[in-house]
Amino acid sequence: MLNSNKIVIVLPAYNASLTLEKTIRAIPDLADVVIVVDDHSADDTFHLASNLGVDRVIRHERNLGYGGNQKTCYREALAMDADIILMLHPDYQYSPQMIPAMCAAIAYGEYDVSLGSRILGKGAVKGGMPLYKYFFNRVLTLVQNILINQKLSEYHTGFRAYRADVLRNISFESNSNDFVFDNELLCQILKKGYRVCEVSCPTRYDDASSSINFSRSVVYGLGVLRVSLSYLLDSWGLYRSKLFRNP
Ligand SMILES: Nc1nc2c(ncn2[C@@H]2O[C@H](COP(=O)(O)OP(=O)(O)O)[C@@H](O)[C@H]2O)c(=O)[nH]1
Ligand SMILES: [Mg+2]
Repeated sequence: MLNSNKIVIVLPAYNASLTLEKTIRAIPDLADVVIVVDDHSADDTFHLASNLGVDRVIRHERNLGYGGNQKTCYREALAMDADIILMLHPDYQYSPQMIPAMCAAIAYGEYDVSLGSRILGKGAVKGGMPLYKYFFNRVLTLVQNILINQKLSEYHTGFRAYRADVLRNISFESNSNDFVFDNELLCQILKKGYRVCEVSCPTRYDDASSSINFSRSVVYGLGVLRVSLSYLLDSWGLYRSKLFRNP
């Protein structure tokens, strides 16, 4: 609880057995509920999560992908009447210690969405972010800021907190099941004019952290460009993208 807000932390997990325990143990005690969704991992993520005292552990019958995993996460969190829903990756890449700062921005009414940014500050490459990822992150962010007229330091972080009502008011169920889900959701949020803040967050890429490979990063990058162009054309009234229609 924070300022009477029920806080639900969701971890979309896939082959996360090496880092799951460390991540969960580092979650500060303001979390009311912790949910792990295992996207049909090949390792023992599910049993590990079940033995860690997590409040709810769900295993997909088949692998749905990162976006599909988040859909289950948010559906469950909303069904539990969360006030704030925070997504944390189970690969210990983002610091769970920053969760209170991110939730406070929402719990005390100033913002609707809070992003943990690896790019604000100078730690990303020092923390081990591969140089090509850093480069693409900066270029895609520049292009997106121009196309959708925003001023964010990055659109690609997987450390995010949402006021639950934001997720109730966006039709995220029809978004992609792949990595571009995150980008679609953030653009939908910006389109609706929600207040978004960024909190600087350390990042760690060590051997145990999962990492999307180069070819999947390229597919993701092209998806991001498609979403940004849809945003722009929708703003100009030239193309009615279903991404930006209400539920
Ligand atoms: N559900 C699901 N999640 C995945 C898959 N591949 C990666 N992930 C998760 O997506 C998140 C981001 O991927 P990651 O490889 O860490 O990307 P990076 O941090 O940008 O290098 C991690 O928490 C992974 O566990 C997948 O095929 N399915
Ligand atoms: Mg990662």
